[in-house]
Amino acid sequence: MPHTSEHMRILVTGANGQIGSELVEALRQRHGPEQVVGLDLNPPPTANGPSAAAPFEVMDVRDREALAGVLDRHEIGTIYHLASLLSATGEQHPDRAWDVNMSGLKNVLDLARRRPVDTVFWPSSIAVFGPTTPRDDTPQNTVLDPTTMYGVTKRSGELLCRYYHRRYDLDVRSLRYPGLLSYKTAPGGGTTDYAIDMLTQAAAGEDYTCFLEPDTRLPMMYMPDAIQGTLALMDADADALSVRDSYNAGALSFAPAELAAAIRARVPTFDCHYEPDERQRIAENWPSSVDDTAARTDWDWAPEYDLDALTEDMLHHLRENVR
Ligand code: NAD
Ligand code: AKB
Repeated sequence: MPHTSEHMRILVTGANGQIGSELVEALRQRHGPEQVVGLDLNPPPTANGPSAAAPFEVMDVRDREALAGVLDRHEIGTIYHLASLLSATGEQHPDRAWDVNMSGLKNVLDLARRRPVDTVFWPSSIAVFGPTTPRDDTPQNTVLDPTTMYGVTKRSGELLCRYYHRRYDLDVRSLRYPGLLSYKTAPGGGTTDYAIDMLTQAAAGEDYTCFLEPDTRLPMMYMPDAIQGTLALMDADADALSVRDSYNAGALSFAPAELAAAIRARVPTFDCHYEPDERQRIAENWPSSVDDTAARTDWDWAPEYDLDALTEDMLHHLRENVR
């Protein structure tokens, strides 16, 4: 177990994002709202209930001095550093992607090792893989040749995390998330976002035009599994963790046509058309599935949702959102 002292608080950067919004909620349920500090470029959407008065910092993770102030002021002991630009946005703004993704991480790691921060979580991505990586059942240790600026920052970040662990004994933990599906907060500029868009259109009774080819199979995961997996990795005994760059974590693997078929089984009128754009080039250089034996062995990674369960649950909740 990470050994953060009882009174030390948790910081989540990128707290308003697709993952951050749900991770903050899960952590506040576990530890109490006042123990979890959110941080993002913008204020959070208006919160109700116990989270309404919970601590939140509006700032840029590239501002090292301001970040140092946040760590001191709130007595932060654990950091979940999620703030980042994703793959599609990163290809539109490669300089900004490098700056936000790398300066943000370097700031977090440097400040964490000098202050009483016990543990840092930082997510990597399947974007670290590339065209010469084996596409099916991609091994934990294999060729890493990312083609996007996003993937370059994720692989560089993995190496930086491992370096800080070896050199400074900083307890940094990381998962290579696949495409994440969720219905609470809209996704933020990724290539795998087509799957959420398709389900959202279907729930609204609309057809969908997909920006990937029908047979482009990618690894995916439902958000409840991603949150549970993240917390399980952070709960694990440090000595059990054999991977200090980033763990492969598989769950589902499907192509747009397979998701469309799962939707059509529940919404017979739904139709999907295909007009691939520049995101096709990104997706076709990523794996179709990953080998996550190390995660399953080291910290009992065990996702629950398959394609049918995910489709059913997503459509149910998205229809509620439409009403
Ligand atoms: P998102 O785009 O939904 O959210 C990112 C948040 O970071 C946004 O709220 C944004 O305002 C904030 N942010 C951006 N730049 C910032 C800055 N300079 N300072 C402070 N905040 C800033 O992203 P997400 O999907 O929640 O992803 C979170 C993390 O997980 C990222 O590191 C991403 O690479 C990783 N990841 C996500 C997925 C996925 O499918 N969602 C898959 C693999 C990895
Ligand atoms: C993206 O598509 O950029 C993300 C990811 C897989 O990292 N969802």
